[in-house]
Amino acid sequence: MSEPLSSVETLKRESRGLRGTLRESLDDAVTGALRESDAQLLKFHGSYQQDDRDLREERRLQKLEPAYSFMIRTRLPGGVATPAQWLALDALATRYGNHTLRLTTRQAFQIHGILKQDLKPTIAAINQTLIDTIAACGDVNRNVMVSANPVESQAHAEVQADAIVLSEHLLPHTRAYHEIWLDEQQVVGADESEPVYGPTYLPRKFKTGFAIPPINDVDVFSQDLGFVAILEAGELVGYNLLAGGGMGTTHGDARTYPRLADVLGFIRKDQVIAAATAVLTAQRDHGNRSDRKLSRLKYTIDRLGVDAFKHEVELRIGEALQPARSFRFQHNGDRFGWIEGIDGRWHHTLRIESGRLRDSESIRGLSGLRAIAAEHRGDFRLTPNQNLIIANVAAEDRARIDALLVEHGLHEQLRGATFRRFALACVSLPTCTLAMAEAERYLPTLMDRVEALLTKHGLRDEPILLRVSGCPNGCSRPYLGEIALVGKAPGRYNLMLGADFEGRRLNRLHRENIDEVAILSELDALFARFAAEREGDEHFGDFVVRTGIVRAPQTIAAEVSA
Ligand code: SRM
Ligand code: SF4
Repeated sequence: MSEPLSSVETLKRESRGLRGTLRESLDDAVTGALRESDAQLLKFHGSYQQDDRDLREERRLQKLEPAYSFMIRTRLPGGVATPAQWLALDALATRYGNHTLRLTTRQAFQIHGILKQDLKPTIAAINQTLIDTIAACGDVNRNVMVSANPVESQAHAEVQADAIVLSEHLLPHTRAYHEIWLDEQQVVGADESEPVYGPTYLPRKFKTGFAIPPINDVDVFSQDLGFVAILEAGELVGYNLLAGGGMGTTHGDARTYPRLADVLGFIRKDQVIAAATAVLTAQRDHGNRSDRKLSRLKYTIDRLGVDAFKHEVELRIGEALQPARSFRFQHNGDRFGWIEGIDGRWHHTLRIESGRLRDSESIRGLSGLRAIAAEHRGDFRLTPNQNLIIANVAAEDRARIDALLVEHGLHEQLRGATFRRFALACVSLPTCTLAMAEAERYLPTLMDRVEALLTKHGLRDEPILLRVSGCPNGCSRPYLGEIALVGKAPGRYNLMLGADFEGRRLNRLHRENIDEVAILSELDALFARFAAEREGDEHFGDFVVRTGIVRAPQTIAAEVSA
């Protein structure tokens, strides 16, 4: 590519294995911030520099620097954590963070509000729990997602194991993390070359997810790299390999768009590492390193063409992909309440609104989970929908967990209209530096108002996917919402409609840059039509497409041939 490289490319190349001047920046007591270049590099270590946007203007007027703090994100393949790990993260969020724990849409933990001087002790303490934050952010493979289904079958355990092996395989090799945060001594002359990534890592972030049909909770078509488990007679035989999904867009830049992954073919179970490495290195070598807006794998595939990209992947694997096997998804949500696993152990999926655990008057989420973790003998699983599974519970322990849930008000989260349990909102204000409108903080009010409309039209029990993002980056995967709000400016959103209920069809822009009054008035009219004109059990997203309210969006053709 002849265009000049983006500045981030130079930064990566000159960073001495992602070390930069992070140590000096951390030691500088004059400011609560890092040097700009170090703030970029920090992402590769699993943390983002932020400032409290609610206070920004006031501090500017007082001629104070912004109220800087840091968000830390864990790497947690498949979202599995032990009770001891839970307790440790909770303690850190309470000691150093803003007294909340955030479960993310990629099955990880985030702790917000950490001051610069506390960054190192917090990362070191997380590491002591045998969780790390390496590559949780940055131009590398991010947290690997796995269908959060409780271990109902041997196949679930096998897929989780494959994801962990892959996550480890795709970790950067530099020892920068260990030196900066864990005080490991630098070994002079040690070989720190990056066999998978090379010296400038990837052109952009790279995301991987494993889905186990019939549940598409990981929204596998939104991942750069997707694996759809193929089971025959209950045995995991391999995976369909998907590539090129992504959500992020930029308002007003038509070159950017959300895209669903293509199904490239079928691979045997023993080819996971080879296939992942092939897709990742093809992106490494062919991705756009000049314009970061166009550097995700989805654009590389569209530039090269799907067939050419597939050929490239096959060359790198060293053999042709087999034809994709048939599979079918039923939905991309979670299943709430208790479910019995094949081994007689129980799994309880809890609704956690926006994935935020805090102690409020009505719901003492943080304390409740702390009490459960103190007694729980199984594990926890963070779901891709920001919810939580209390997993592997013995039958005799169920009653005690139920009692703790009630005692802390956590059972309350399933109250109200059905759509509430599927709703997703990204973090947005006040911590997200890129937010244009509220998301997480707006969701409770929005849901109350939408519930009133649904009730008015007799649709209270309708499972409708509502997703809200504070900007077009799409961290709540809004382009896969049957109804989605994508932030444009304070109090103003693009209203998107028409995704399906399985994560196989993108929605479309319905109304641009409208305020709440207009949003609710649109929804009121649409719900009235839906109640009157729907066919059978038709989902809302399918209804708006069938009736031409929105133009039929892209559907995954290759998905179901069963
Ligand atoms: Fe995201 C950037 C939060 C999942 C697409 N995302 C951010 C940052 C770090 C803002 C920033 O760069 O300064 C946000 C931090 C907010 C905060 O205060 O915590 C942020 N993203 C999140 C989380 C916490 C949202 C949530 O509510 O759970 C999710 C953390 C996942 C994790 O554990 O790793 C999160 N982000 C996603 C997803 C969904 C997914 O991956 O399944 C997407 C869409 C999928 C995709 O990547 O295409 C997503 N985030 C983005 C983008 C747009 C990328 C693009 O291709 O254009 C950005 C901005 C960027 O990279 O430039 C972004
Ligand atoms: Fe921030 Fe935008 Fe992501 Fe929301 S969608 S967390 S506002 S980057």
